Amino acid sequence: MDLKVDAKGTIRLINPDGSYNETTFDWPTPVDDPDVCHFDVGNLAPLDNGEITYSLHNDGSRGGVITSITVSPYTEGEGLNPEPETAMPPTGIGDTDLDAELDEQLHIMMWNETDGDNVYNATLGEMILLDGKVKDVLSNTTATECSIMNQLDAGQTKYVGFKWWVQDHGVLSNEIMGDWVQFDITFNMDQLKLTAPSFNVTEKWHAATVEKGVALPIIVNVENTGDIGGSVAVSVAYAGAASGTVGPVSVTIAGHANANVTLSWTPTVVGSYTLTATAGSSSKGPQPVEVTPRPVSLTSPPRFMTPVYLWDHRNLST
Ligand SMILES: [Ca+2]
Ligand SMILES: [Ca+2]
Ligand SMILES: [Ca+2]
Ligand SMILES: [Ca+2]
Repeated sequence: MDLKVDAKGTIRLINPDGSYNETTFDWPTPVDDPDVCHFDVGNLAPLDNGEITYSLHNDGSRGGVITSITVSPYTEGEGLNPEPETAMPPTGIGDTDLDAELDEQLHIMMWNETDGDNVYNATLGEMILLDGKVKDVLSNTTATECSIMNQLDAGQTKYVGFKWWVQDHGVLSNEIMGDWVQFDITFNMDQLKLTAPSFNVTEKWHAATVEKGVALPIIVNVENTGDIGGSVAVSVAYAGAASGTVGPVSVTIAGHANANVTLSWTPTVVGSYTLTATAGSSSKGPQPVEVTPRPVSLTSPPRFMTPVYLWDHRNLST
């Protein structure tokens, strides 16, 4: 499967006076690992925030399904520990242990982005995959799986939205100075499972009687219940006073589609018959049919014999 993921977005670093510095980025698909995106933030301050749109592109020739998004165990570090962090007011006893605090103050949100605006829209059915502080929604020992089930046809692109922000905890936020958090996001695509062609046949035609010597259309409906199109041989067998088979005719039907197939049978013997339609290995029937004598129309007036009398004129003349 050829899933390529790129990421573009914005980072906003908030200044003490409330203004902010905004940086945009548009990272192409990583060459070495085209479905893994690395998330890495550090040196953040309260209210810093950012957003990322992950574009998921099926670069293969077969349909796929984004089945899950795997977030690796996160790693964290204290990074720099300047004096405001290690001697936080009001106690003067600061953050000096090895357990960084950014994971407790960094909020992340990820959702199935359907309209591409990178705004979570509940009314569009966009589904939240992660929402909470890193420490609460991810683990630093095991991976986190988000189920998504998003069909991605060959050549198609879909999106996953992502936002992050540092919550404001006032003066205690000094404890995140220099701290960093990292994790990898892996997008998992499986090949779309397609079922092979499978045919059902249904008698569409039904006539109680037909006439001897007259061609009879036999119409059957053949349905392909598989995902993939295919061809199938359709035939009708008849049993009765005379027996035989008409067809087969080959018909090609797309996946999840049906078609009417017409065959023609000319009964030659008067009697009662049953017809059985078959498409591939599926059959439907028997369907009874009565063959009646064909009426004979008279093409000339009836001829009547005229008696002929022979007279012996000799007798009459005596
Ligand atoms: Ca630190
Ligand atoms: Ca921590
Ligand atoms: Ca949206
Ligand atoms: Ca810290």
